[in-house]
Amino acid sequence: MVGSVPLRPGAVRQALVDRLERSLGKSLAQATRRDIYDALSLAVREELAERWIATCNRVEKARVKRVCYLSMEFLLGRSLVNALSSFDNGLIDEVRDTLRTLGHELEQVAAEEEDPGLGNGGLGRLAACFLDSLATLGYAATGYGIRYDYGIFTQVIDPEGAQREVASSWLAQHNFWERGYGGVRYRVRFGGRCQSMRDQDGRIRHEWVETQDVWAVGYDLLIPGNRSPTVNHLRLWSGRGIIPFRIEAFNAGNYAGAVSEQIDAKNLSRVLYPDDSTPQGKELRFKQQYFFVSASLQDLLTQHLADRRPLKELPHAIAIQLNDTHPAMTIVELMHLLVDIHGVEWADAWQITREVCSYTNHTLLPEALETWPVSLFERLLPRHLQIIYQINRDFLEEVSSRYPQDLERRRRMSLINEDGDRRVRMAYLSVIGSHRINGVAKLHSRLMQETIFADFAQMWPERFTNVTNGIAVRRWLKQANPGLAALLTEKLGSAWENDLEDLERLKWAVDDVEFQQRFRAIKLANKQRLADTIERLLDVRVNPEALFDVQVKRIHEYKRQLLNLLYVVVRYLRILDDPAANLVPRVVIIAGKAAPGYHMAKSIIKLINNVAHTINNDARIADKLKLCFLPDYDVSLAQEIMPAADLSQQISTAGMEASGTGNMKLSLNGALTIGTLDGANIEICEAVGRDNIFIFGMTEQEVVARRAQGYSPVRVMQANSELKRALEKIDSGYFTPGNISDSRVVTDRLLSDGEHFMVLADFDAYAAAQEEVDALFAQPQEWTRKSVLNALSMGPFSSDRSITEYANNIWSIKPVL
Ligand code: 26V
Repeated sequence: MVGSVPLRPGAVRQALVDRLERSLGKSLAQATRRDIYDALSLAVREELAERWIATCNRVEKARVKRVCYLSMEFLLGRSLVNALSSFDNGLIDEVRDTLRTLGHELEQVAAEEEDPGLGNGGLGRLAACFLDSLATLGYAATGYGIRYDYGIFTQVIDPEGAQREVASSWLAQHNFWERGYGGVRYRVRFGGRCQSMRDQDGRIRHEWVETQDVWAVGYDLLIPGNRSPTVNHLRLWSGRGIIPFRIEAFNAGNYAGAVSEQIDAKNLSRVLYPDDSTPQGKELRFKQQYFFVSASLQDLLTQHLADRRPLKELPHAIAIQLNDTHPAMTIVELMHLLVDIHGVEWADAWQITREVCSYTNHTLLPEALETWPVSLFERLLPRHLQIIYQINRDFLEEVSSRYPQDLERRRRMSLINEDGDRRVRMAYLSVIGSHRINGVAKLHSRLMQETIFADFAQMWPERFTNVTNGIAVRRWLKQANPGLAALLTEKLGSAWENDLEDLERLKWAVDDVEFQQRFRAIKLANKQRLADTIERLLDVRVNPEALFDVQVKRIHEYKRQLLNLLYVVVRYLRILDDPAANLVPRVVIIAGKAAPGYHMAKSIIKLINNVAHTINNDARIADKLKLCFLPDYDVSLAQEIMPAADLSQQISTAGMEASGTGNMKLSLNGALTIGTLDGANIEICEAVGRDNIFIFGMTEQEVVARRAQGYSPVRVMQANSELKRALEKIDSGYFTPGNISDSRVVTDRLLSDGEHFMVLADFDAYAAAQEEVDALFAQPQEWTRKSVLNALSMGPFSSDRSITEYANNIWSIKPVL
């Protein structure tokens, strides 16, 4: 058979026709947009596969240490443009031109791809940015996760303004970006019981027997590095029954029973759990965690042994990163595999485990800290419970010898919470089993050591560290904002793509009038595109010259979308008071999903939509104010919003947002930040300078002090007549004439004594900062100067910098290149 035409410069059209005809059986004349997408994807995938094989060979030969990033979530976004733009031969331009001659735009062809939403928010997107950086920097790295059939739900807004969740399968159409043919599979066991016996040497051996087993089948997604020969992979596990079909049951007329085992197994990877306000106690999620951890560890041990390396060398071959506590069972499963299956001594196994593993914490919110009932372990992972008890005994002995007679400390630090139903504390397990524990921004890492892990940080201060989050420059600038990317490359060459600090060299341009004009024109074109999207989605026309004020993130009380909304209502009432006043016109854009079980978050969405409906249909307001809630926020929509924003709202209650990464994406695209001193905002402020950011509100320490005093929102409201009027307007049902209680649940919460997120407490400061925003926006040249400065100062927030820190300080790995 003749080989296929490779996708190389000069041969794009032939390569396309070749895939269309020979793989899809279509002529160019018959080809739909979807066919073009399919053909192009096939051709691109072949290029990646070649580079992937070469990478595997290099890694094997060089015997470099590999990092395994274990995460329940990866929010990759679409693959086609990401892959095309990673080639350093200018191929993407020829593809764009060729598609045009065929009557197609690349962006529209690319939009044929379902955005695989295999994550909830920041934690999942961070994992994707990290995979991008690992490949770009030439590190040998494998991501491990779950191949959910259904990722995060599709958010639909019903006519009343409420969120409805619709199941969304990213696999409805054939997915060319994954390879999985059952070649890689491992047995994962559940249930059963433990028995112990002595072997010939008189050692006690533990056996786990009479288990119910499933297959974990691996599917690989290729992860290209930008302008790099490295292509890594993300291995996602899917559940399959060991006996897919019971013919005896079928023959006896029991049709459901014939396939029940297969269905149970497939359910393991059926659906992503939405980040819930009360995550505890979901048995299926517990099983998902063990399922993907066990398969991943079996996979990496199999490879290690296939390389003929002894197990005691594991810490030189592999680094495992735990993305939050979701894969915390890694620590127990690795002990189980080393001790029970491979016969390693307990003490040696423990040393190996701790040297291999490290753990990233992503939240201090107490309700998000995972614990699992001991009873669940007893029933589903009895051997693992024994191992946890043994780890805990050894650990508490260490505590006792360090702090004799301190029984209270032992109780506090135990892996088992003995209050109420006994539960295993997964965060403590992660800390005890790791050689490094990091937070995701300086403030968060400090608070982590002072609060939830204080006892542990006191015992092992050297294990705690910070790695501030970062973002993949490729997706968030090169692909999302091609206009700005082209301008930067024209001035600097393309080195910034893989070295964001290089943007510093352009700092002279902040005062250059011609550069400012071009920067502003690019922003305006991006805003025009988003305005078109807004009209398509909401049937609302917005003025692209207005200030685009953006808050996009999961809906949560701590992120304080309500602070934003209150100020929108204040502005609305001001315009009604004085329709002739000369105000800066604004388009306030909010997007984000609420956890289906988080009722307050859903009420917030509904109220936003109802306020939006009122304002946007009030002829007196015209272009002065628009409020737009964009449904179904995902990576693809984010790529449209980021480049079009003027203002970035990062207004969480200080101390509560671990880092934030949207703050970095927006600033990189030239938005100015209005924000609290929280998470990475603090470091962004240091990078751009205090004069180029709108900082307001209580510090973390002031939040703590105010709470201790006893916070009374009613008193705050009484002191500000505009705030009072806005709250009364909402409370009166003005925005929700059909149902007054839709508004009341929200106002009641805001005014409830000691309201935990202290929304009203920051209102005055917030409104004052917003007034400064207006004043600056009225001076376009000054605004643009600061906007340029923001974009050019984002060097430290590249995920390449984060990954370099992990590589040097936590994993001790070197690039393969
Ligand atoms: C919790 C749960 C509970 C059970 C159901 C599924 C689920 C999924 C996720 C979570 C916790 C998510 C924590 C998280 O996303 N943290 C965010 O991490 C970002 C990356 O470090 C950081 O920028 C954000 O500030 C932080 O909120």
